[in-house]
Amino acid sequence: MEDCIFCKIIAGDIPSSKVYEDEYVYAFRDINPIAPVHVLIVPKQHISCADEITPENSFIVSKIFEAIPKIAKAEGLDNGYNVLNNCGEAGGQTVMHLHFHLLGGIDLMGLVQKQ
Ligand code: DGP
Repeated sequence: MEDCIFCKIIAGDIPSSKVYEDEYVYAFRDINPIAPVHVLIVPKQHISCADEITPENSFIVSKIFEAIPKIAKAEGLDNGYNVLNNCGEAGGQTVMHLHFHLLGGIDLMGLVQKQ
């Protein structure tokens, strides 16, 4: 997709710190990490958000979740991690290309609830 930052990263038009790639999935370090390990895992196919997952494209989510344990292992997250998806404006999604945040070394449940 023309104006999508993550499509440009996948295409190599914008540089990224790649940690994993396969036929369907690309993963790279978040530019503004909120945890000691903060990797974004994205489908190579442009899907704008979780609301756009359908029976036709949902296999991509399986591919992403097959990649996650491999990335977590490579990042040394042997004791566990968090996977986070923000969907839509109220969900805090700022880049409209489906992505999952892999977070290691942060206490997510200790975050303060939004008003
Ligand atoms: P979200 O709020 O869930 O839409 O998260 C988008 C994330 O994308 C945010 O944590 C910052 C990250 N991000 C935005 N632009 C870039 C970029 O150009 N490069 C990298 N590596 N990360 C980016």
